[in-house]
Amino acid sequence: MTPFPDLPGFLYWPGRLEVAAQAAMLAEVEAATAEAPPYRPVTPGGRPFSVRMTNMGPLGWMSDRAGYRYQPTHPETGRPWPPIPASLLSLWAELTGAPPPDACLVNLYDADARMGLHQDRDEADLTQPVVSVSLGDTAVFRIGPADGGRTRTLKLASGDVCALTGPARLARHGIDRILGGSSSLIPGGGRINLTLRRAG
Ligand SMILES: O=C(O)CCC(=O)C(=O)O
Ligand SMILES: [Mn+2]
Repeated sequence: MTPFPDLPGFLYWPGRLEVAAQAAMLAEVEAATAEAPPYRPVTPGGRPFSVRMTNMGPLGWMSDRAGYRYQPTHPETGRPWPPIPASLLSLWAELTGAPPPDACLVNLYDADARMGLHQDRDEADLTQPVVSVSLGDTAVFRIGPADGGRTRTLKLASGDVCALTGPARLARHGIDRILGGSSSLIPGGGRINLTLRRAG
């Protein structure tokens, strides 16, 4: 569905993953994070993110003093990122019909974490979609047009999927806050966001 008629191309599938599929995806992400441990990136200006991150796929998004970029290896272990699970590749194919993603950023939010308004624009081809899966605690997601118009919020709950496509591909978006304790999916609480992209 298109929740905001003035943001065509911002697509939202509430409850796209049922609870069993969420639990299976969480187990796959946990296997990946055991291999590629989440770390806390810093902005190019040196400020730590409140979100911890890791990646799956041939390329992983990262940020440090040298800037934002995609790279094929984990910055701390030096090893390649683990593969993107098949469940996520088929979800992308079903929802977008686009050629497969080569990057899946894993964002881990505790109850105090947030993400400032930004655009996803580090990818080679900015006409390819971005697909985002939410697991665990509900997030207050903020989105507005690329050119700086009004922003508005949408609650993203566990199992919800959304996408930035077409005219919304460069929409500004971020996470205002996490509603701690709103889901029991992740032991100990928190939220995991999986952002699939074609980076290269
Ligand atoms: O956590 C989210 O839902 C958004 C993540 C995001 O926008 C990003 O990683 O670029
Ligand atoms: Mn983003």
